Amino acid sequence: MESDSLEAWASANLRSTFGVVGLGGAGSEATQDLLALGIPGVETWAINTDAAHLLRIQADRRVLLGQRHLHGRGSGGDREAVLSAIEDGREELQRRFEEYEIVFLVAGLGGGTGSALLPYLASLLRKSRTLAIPVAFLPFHVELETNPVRRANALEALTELERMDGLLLALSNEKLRRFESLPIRRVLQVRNAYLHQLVASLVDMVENPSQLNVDLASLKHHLRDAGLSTLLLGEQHVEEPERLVHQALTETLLDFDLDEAQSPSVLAHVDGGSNLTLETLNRVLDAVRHRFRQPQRMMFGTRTHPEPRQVMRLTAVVGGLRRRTAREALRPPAGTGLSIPIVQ
Ligand SMILES: Nc1nc2c(ncn2[C@@H]2O[C@H](COP(=O)(O)OP(=O)(O)O)[C@@H](O)[C@H]2O)c(=O)[nH]1
Ligand SMILES: [Mg+2]
Repeated sequence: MESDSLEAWASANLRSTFGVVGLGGAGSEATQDLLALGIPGVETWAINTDAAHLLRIQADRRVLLGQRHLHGRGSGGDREAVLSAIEDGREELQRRFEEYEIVFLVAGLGGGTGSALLPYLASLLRKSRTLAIPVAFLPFHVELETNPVRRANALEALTELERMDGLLLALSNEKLRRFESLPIRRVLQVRNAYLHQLVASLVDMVENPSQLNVDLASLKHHLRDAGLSTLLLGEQHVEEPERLVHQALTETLLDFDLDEAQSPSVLAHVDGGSNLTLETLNRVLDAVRHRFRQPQRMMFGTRTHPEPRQVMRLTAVVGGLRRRTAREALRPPAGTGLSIPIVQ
C-alpha cells in the first residue's frame, strides 16, 4: 500500500480506543479517579443500578440499569436481580464495548451490581475481538467475615472470573492495610492510582510503537494460551535490573498465585531512555527467566525514548497462574508492600 493510502486506511480502520467501565459503586468511583488522573485515548463509563450514586459520579458516559425492576434504588446485593435487569441494555452495551480494542471492566466484589456485571460482561465479550480485562477489588476481610451475602457474592464472582482464564487484575483491599493510618478515601485513591498505572502502562505498551514491538495482536496471541494471567509492573534505576524484577513481583497490590511447580509464560516489555543498553535489557530478561524457571513461552519487547532516562519500567504479563479455590483467594495475604511512586 502506498503511504498516502496507508494513512487513509489507518485512520479509517485502526481502532485505537480503549474503555474503562466502572460497574457498581466501587467500580464507578475507581473509574472516576482514573478519569481525574487522566488517561488520554481512554473513554470512561459508569454503570450502576443505584441512581443516587450514579448522579454523583463523573464519567464520559453514565448508564442506569434496570430502572423497570430495581427503580434506581440499587440491587440490595441481589446478583440475580441485576442479571435480569441487564437484559434490557445488553445488546446496546455489547455493541458499544465491541468498538473498543481493550475494555477494562472494573468492580468491587461483594455487592450485587458489580459482582453480577463483571463476570457477565467479561464472559460476553470473550467471544468478540475486543480484549476485555476484568479488574476486581477483593473486599476487606472484615466485610467477608461479618456479612454472608457479601461473602457469597464475592466468592461466586471471583470463581467465575478465575474459571474464564485470561488476564485478571485482582486488587487486594487487604494489601491496603499498610496505609491504614491514612483517611479511607485517600487509601482508596492510592489503590486507584495504582490501577491507573496498570491501565496506562498496558495501553502504552500496545499503543506506542517500539523498537521491539509488542502490539495488540501479540498481546492477544500471548493471552490465548496463557491461562489465568496477571500483570506485573516495576520501575527501577537502570543500574538495578535484578531489583526491577524482584520489585515487580513483590511490591504489588495485585493478588495472584504463582504456581511454583509450573513454568509459566511471560510477556515482558521494558521501557527506558536512549541510554538503555543491550546488556541491561539482557540482565532484565535473565532475571525474568531465572525467577520463572525458564518459562515455557517468553516474548519480549522494548522501547527507548529519545532522551536518556535514569529509570526503566517493566510491564509483564505472566500466565499459567494457579486458580485458587475462592476461599484461598479471599484469605488475608502474607507479605504486602508498595513503593512504586503514587501520583498524588
Ligand atoms: N464504595 C466503594 N466500595 C469499595 C471501594 N473499593 C472497594 N469497595 C468494596 O466494593 C464492594 C462492593 O460494593 P459496591 O461497589 O457498593 O457494590 P455494588 O454497587 O452493588 O456493586 C464492597 O465490598 C466494598 O468493600 C470503593 O472505592 N468505593
Ligand atoms: Mg452499590
